[in-house]
Amino acid sequence: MKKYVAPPYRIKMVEPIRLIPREEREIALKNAGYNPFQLRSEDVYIDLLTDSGTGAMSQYQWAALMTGDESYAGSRSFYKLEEVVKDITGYNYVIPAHQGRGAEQVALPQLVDGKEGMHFISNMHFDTTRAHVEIAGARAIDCVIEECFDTENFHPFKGNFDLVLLEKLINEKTPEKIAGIIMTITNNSAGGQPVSLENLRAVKKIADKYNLTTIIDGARYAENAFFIKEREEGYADKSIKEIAREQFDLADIFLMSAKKDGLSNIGGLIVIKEDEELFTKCRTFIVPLEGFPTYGGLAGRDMEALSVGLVEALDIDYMTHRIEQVRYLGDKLREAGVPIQYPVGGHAVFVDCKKIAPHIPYHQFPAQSVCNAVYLEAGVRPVEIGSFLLGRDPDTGKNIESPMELMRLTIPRRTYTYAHLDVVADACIEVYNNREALVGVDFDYEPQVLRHFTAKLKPVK
Ligand code: P61
Repeated sequence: MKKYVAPPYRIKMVEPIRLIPREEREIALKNAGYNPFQLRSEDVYIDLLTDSGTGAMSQYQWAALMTGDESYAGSRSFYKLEEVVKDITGYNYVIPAHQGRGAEQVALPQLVDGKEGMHFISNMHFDTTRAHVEIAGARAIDCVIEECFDTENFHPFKGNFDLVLLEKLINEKTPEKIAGIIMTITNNSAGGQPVSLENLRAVKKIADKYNLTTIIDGARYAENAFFIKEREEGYADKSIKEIAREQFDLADIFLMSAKKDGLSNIGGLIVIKEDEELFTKCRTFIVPLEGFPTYGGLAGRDMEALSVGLVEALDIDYMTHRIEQVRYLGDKLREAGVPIQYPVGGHAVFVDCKKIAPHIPYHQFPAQSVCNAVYLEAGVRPVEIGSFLLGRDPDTGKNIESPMELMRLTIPRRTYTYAHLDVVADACIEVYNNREALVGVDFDYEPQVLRHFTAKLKPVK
């Protein structure tokens, strides 16, 4: 039987976009210091910088906005959100935050607890998580499976932990010096790659053996659950919600940037299974850092939209289309010979720029150069996930060489059509066909923390 996979929605409101002429794009990119983060969005035609807070809300979310209770304390909208989050996670304690990093800045220092020489181990820390680990005085260690770095070959769960390495690291650093194990689902930095339940279970077993806390960094936990449904034996007939619950059962804490699988433009969550003491500490520190514990930096209306979005993201029709759309772009690029992280992950297509521009060394940021070329080609704004984003070693100050140099084409949820993705594919293919002409970039200005957001670059002569 033929499968029909058109979007499970139709468009009721439009936001005009336009492609400015090539000469104007050249000026815009130069003024932006060859850093797409510094472009004005009006100079961008198709914006694939991020899927974070950039999606379209449903009519039900917009309607819910109008019912927001803006009380400073005890907002009705908070209690609604709390109920939804408890129902999805099965956890006891819910604290809202303004976004993912707001949740991180409150929760991670509590786990470090002022101790010296602490570490977090993750399959892969995303950059804000790494930054907050370091700000809390700890160090972030990644321990993903080797297969993740081989972009060409299929592996169903490229986000998995390397279990042997995990246990080795715990013993090497000693369990007392591990502040927690962070399960990033899906694994953003490696391509939105999923982690299997089998792997999460094994991580939990190791954590229990050494009495360690497990934390889910679950910005895209529902996308992860979808891949488990699709690829892991025994889960085909389970709902995304049921699988998500199995994921949550394996952790003690859930930190969420709700701007992704919360289908909202803003929002974050700290959710704690049963540790009342940790909850009390987080509730204490949320006040000076984010806001009163029943709003945590969100307006009442934001909490309303999030309560609805969290439920919509678990819908199978929504999620099937979401993943299909990302795959569609990936397939087009692969067919044209453009090297990508394969299989395609949940939220983006990651193009392997080490293969496209082997003539550009890591400290001249090959993927950044490809991103800039794609912008010049068709006004498409991708983002670099490579050595530019990774930054410097906090101890030595040296540029860290990223194991992968990736250009991320991040697909906002329910926002672009297949026709937009065709333009993106054509632009990338054109840049790929002219790849010898690409040149590296170097710093004009480099900020101290999360440098890729505000750095200014210049092409290397
Ligand atoms: C993204 F260019 N992600 O992927 P916040 N955990 C995880 C994330 O993916 C994440 C956060 C925590 C973004 C936004 C972003 O250099 C960048 O709500 C797995 O963004 O605070 C965010 O959540 C933090 C884009 C972040 C970047 C940093 O596009």
